[in-house]
Amino acid sequence: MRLSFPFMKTPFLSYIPFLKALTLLLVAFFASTSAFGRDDNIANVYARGSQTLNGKWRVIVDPYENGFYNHRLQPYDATEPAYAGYFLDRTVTDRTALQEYDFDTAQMLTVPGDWNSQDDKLFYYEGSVWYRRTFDFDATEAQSRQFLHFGAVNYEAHVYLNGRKLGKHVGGFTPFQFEVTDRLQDGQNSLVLMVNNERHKDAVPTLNTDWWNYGGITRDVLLLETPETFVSDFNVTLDSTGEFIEITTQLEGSQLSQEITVEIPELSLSKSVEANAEGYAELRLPTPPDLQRWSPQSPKLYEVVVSSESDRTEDRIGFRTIEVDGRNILLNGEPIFLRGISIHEENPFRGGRAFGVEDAQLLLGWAKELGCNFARLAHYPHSEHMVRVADEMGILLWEEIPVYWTISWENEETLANARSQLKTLVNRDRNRASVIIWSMANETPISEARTMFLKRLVDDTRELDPTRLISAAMEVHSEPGKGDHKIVNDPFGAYTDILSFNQYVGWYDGLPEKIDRVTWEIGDEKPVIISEFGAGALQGKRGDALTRFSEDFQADLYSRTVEMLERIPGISGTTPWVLVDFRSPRRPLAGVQDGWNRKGLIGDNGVRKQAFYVLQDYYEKKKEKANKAKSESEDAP
Ligand code: GCB
Repeated sequence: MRLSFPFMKTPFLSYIPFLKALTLLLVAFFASTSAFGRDDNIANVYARGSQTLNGKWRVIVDPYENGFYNHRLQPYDATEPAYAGYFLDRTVTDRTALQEYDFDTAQMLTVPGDWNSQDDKLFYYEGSVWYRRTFDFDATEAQSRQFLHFGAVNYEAHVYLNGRKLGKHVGGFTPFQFEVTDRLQDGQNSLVLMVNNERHKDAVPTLNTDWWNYGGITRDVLLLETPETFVSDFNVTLDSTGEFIEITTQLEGSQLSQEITVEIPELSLSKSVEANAEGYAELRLPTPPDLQRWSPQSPKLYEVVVSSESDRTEDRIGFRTIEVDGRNILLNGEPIFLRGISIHEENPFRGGRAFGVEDAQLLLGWAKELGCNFARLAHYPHSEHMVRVADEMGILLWEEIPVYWTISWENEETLANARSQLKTLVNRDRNRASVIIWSMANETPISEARTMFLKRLVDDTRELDPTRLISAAMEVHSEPGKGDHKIVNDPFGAYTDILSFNQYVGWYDGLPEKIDRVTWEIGDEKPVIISEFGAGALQGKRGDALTRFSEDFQADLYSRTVEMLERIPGISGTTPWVLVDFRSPRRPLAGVQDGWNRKGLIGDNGVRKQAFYVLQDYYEKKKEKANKAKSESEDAP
């Protein structure tokens, strides 16, 4: 038989643009990370009435993805073809029936929490795990609408409620939600997730990272409720002049033209406005003279209430300005030196991914003790609790997405994924005064495709949030034969507000004595942050200043580096690498690393190393100097 394709009469090449367009459309559709969930998350979930779904969940470890493809158990369903065949939550009652799994008798894991640190057998596991939890829902007591909220699931989640798929989410560190109003049953409900943490070349992050690939439902799971029409989003900021408080609000539901009222009771502020036909409203309030600005010294938060005729929600919000002026970063109009530290979201005492308020208090408490007014939340969005605790404690933040090392720069799906993670992060945290910097990427080798990719992220960020600063942890270069002269000239620096770079002179690049010799050439008149420097040290290991992995080596490197900082033109801060030792599969040296990156200033046992005190001392002096300069300028006539 001869097949004939009519279009074959046209030269194939002429179809290429059409095929490209089709591919892009398909990519855009499938890359949408929550294709079946909500596009934007409900703001401040913690102010909503909710039922926690944290706790013990039943799990089935499924390395061969049997649960997905076992069609014998779930007959093909034409209405949801893509989802046929998964581990249904059902109990076999007929003794003749064959079912080779049972959630009711399966092992349990705690949510939130990664699986790697809860079960030794899952320590290195990368694959699929099915989670199930049942919960009761009382329809007579409930408000009109219900939403499932997941703080984060690493990396891919397929979500099923009462046997029907709600959707899929991709990206391990950002929240996602599904409306379940019509899917809940009065009485018992069953929520099933297939979670997969395999790494992929085209994913964000990509295959290779210097941190542990913790899998699981790693942050809070909540069942939220709202009225039929409700305030789904709001943004409250001090404008760049500091003269106005600017507010935007968004309603969702069928009664969109409602009066919106915003109140800040402590300032006796209240103003109402009609939302437009799309439910959107904008307000501008003159800043009252008694407004106390948020700052690390005085992290003042105000209760802000946003209400409509049908709903009321609230948040605790701080007001401050952040801008750059030449080589300076200005907080509330005054130059600030960012005494920072980089942090991975791990709790060394419990082991594994950190997630709760106490974890945040532990990590940021250590940063405070070190004398920090700033922290870099590396290398992915940390939990919302970290950011809220930073707001309370007065720690400025740098937040970033896992665009790390060698992402697939030319892949449209990868770009869509990175853009989606960034957008979700900005939306989640744009009411947090602590957040001053959005970082686009970490140590990405220079190429045109890379720069274009990152430029797209910058454009998105400036549109989503024009009030904060943009940076990226860039790389440093030297000309051949001139290794002592360091040049920061990444073309991406043209698009950022701050020039930040990671440098490891003395550890990956020579020995610590080299630090005393290096000279710096940093392009453009912008503020400079050294976003990483450091050395590995096993807590308790002694040696001399040349013994690798000894505390003495690390302390010496810190002493020399903080002196060097003072020689860098425009230096506005630093976030040394890193607060606490963290797990990394790239660090196998037995007896020293044992699967840990040892660059922490605090060991995995919680004990501070010598270098902790070197940095603490430096920060104390920087603080004294800044206070002195401030009081002198205040005394000036
Ligand atoms: C880096 C990376 C960081 C690593 C660190 C190291 O430059 O940004 O993720 O953990 O170096 O310890 O090598």
